[in-house]
Amino acid sequence: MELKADVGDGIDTWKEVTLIYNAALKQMETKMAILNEEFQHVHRYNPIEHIKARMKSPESIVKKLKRNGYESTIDNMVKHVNDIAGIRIICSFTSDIFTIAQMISEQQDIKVVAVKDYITYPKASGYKSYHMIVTVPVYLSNRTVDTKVEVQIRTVAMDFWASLEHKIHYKFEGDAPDHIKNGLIACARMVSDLDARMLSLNEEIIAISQAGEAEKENK
Ligand code: 0O2
Repeated sequence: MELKADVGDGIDTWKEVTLIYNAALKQMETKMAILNEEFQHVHRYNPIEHIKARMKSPESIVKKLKRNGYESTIDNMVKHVNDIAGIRIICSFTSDIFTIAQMISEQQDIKVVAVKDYITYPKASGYKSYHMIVTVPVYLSNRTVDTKVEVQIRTVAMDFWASLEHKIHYKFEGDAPDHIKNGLIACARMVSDLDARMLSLNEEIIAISQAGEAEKENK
């Protein structure tokens, strides 16, 4: 891998990139853990099932820069690659996705740079996920660097589907046979149906428990 050093938003070397984006990921993970605990305290349930955080590999960064016609420089990485740091938040129900997105956008030090709502508008392939590009401040000894993090929020079922689709996409280099593409579209419909049914069941359970609690209070 060849990375030319030039000045990119005060981030000058690959070592600095690693340090700063790793710090941004840690910040986001901590923020999410705190929000989840607070949500548990107030609403008595966790909207977040689990979180995966990853740094994009240098090879994938260079590939992405090349694909988009940019030279492999630190400056170009910082400016044009939005997912050097990525966090994936997996939740149980579709409604949790929007709750989590709202909680993130209400954090005072987080700036939402872009949103792609593939939940309301799924891709033709069947892909569903809520994507946000945010910046989070990383406080160094002598400066603060607002650092981009890609946040993907999806349900367990959507994540299961996306993992298999991703594997198939790579296996066939983006050109899977039609019967496989159609199979995936059919599975995506089942995933949407499953998510809708699970949400409706959960809402029913909540309503029953709330009615039970109200009855107890009235006795
Ligand atoms: P990889 O190899 O997974 O990292 P941007 O990142 O904003 O410059 P893009 O593609 O316009 O580029 O953004 P988008 O649509 O928000 O997609 C960002 C990431 O979401 C992708 O990163 C994938 O990880 C994931 N993604 C998007 N579409 C699909 C899809 O149809 N199927 C699956 N399985 N994942 C998807 P990369 O860098 O494209 O790929």
